[in-house]
Amino acid sequence: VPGTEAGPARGPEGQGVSDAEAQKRAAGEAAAALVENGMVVGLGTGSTAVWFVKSLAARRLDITCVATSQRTADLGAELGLKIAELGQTAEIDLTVDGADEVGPGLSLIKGGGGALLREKLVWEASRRCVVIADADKRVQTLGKFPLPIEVVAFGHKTTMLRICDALGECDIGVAPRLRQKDGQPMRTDGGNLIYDAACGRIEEPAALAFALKSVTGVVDHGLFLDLADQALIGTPDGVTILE
Ligand code: ABF
Repeated sequence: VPGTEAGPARGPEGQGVSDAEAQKRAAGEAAAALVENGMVVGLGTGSTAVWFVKSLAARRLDITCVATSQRTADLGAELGLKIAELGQTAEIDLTVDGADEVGPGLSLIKGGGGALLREKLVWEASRRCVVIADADKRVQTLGKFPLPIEVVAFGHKTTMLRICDALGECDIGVAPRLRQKDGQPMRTDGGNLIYDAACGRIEEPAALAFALKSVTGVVDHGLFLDLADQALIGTPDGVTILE
């Protein structure tokens, strides 16, 4: 990864990358350097992933891409990348995507951008997954960022009540809030709804993940556990690699 062999990457004008956007750009560009001709590449969603997609497209490689959201697919196509549907390509060699929190063991909270289901489907179909983020995304314990939980629209209010029971079983006593957009319930690319649970601290992510997936009506959640192989974190001193 450029700039890490001989120490930190440098931002524009050779300066350290101090602000979040510059850190996102540095991480995205470092990840784009990992891609080789002939690869099938998963394209993430969010502002950090936009830096990755733009840097990757500029390399004009002979690759095929699978997007984790319609907006990423649109951006990739606009930039000249070949976009294929998930399942219509050979195995995905590498997926690069952002995150809302990067915790111990590369445990992640994702879904702030509303794309968690397609993201998780693409990640689980990938040989290798690299998460890119700015330094502020790193946390000692997951949970400060509200956990996105994707649910089917039918009977979602009763599903939310069952989610409350599942959260309670994990000693998390909060009621999730229905995500709104322009005054209406936000719909995901798949037509589902998202509830955000401000857990505060998630002491047992695996237990919570299991409890949530056991709730009828829950499609998936933003806990990405044992899925990231590496993280590229933009910092004031350049891009740090976490394995
Ligand atoms: C996406 O990246 C989402 O899962 C996550 O919410 C988002 C992070 O957004 P950003 O890169 O804009 O901070 O994959």
